[in-house]
Amino acid sequence: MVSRLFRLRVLALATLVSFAAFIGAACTPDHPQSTFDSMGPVAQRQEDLFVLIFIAALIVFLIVGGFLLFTVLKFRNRAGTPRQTHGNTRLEVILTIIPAIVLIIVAVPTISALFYIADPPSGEAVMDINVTGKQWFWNFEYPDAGVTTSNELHIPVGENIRATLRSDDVIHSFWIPKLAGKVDVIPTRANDMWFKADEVGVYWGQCAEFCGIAHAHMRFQVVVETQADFDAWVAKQAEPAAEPSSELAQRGHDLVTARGCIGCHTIDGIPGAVGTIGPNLTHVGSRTRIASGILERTPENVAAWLRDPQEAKPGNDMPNLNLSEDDISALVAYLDGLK
Ligand code: HEC
Ligand SMILES: [Cu+2]
Repeated sequence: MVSRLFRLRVLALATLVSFAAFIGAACTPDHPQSTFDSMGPVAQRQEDLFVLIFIAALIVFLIVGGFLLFTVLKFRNRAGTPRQTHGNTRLEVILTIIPAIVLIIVAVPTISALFYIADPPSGEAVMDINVTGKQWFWNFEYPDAGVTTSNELHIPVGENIRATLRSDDVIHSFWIPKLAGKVDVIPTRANDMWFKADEVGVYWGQCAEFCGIAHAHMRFQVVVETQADFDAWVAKQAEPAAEPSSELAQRGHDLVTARGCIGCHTIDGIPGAVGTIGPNLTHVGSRTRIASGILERTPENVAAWLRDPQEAKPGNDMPNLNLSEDDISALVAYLDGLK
């Protein structure tokens, strides 16, 4: 008969194994936000450091755990109380030296990595970007080009980027897992970070500090492109909003002012459209996603957003404006033309 204890042990083991498998699944490198697939030197340095410390910790764990297990089994109470021992100078010296060596192995690369990620390599070109965290989306300003956009960060491949991080409201945290670790975005002060992308592609980022109800929906995309594509993008972003190209879009254009969208949104070229409560819409039609990354920018999704912004992203700061279906179609046509 299988004992109750045996069954309990099997159950405990099964739980442990499935838990480990569950945790292990989080480390899959092809996940869009995996830190085990670094695509730039800053993230690579951080990943290397993680791996080193993990291995050091694993070795310590195996040795200590092994000794513990050995001692528990060998000296377990078979007959009477085992003999107590006190003081063993050789053992104590060894047990002081070994941790000191382990700490040096961990400390030297840690300190060197800290210096490395603090500033871009001196003597190399750096592009500055100002990042502003807002509840619950991101603004990106390119001070040299005089361009501001929201939620979609474009950078040229292979160029050092220095991001100056500020917050308009609460504490956020700026994180592009494949390019660089988290840095807090704090009201009343500016934090710096740098990163570089080695390959063209689209990388996901997200806010990594709980910042209110829509925190989990505060994502963004980093579009890494060739210098030529980046230059073309910047030139386009610097232009004012496109004129409406159809009668329907023209109606949408007029509604943007009539329905008060401009109080919260900036649209360069429309008088008075300087709102900063919501994302900059000047070139919203050139972006692939809306609502800080959570929805693809399809006409259906933009319409659904305008119908009820709270449905897609509960708690966000755009109210339901009770727009008619006619007005929604006109606005979708207009916004789609803002390339
Ligand atoms: C009270 C302020 C406010 C008003 C008025 C307002 N919006 Fe918004 N809007 C926001 C905020 C805030 C967001 C960002 C929501 C988020 O992602 O957290 C937003 C997001 C959007 C987006 C998604 C943009 C992107 O890049 O993610 C669109 C499109 C949009 N608004 C269109 C409109 C239109 C059209 C109107 C007028 C009919 C309008 N909004 C009126 C505050 C406002
Ligand atoms: Cu946030």
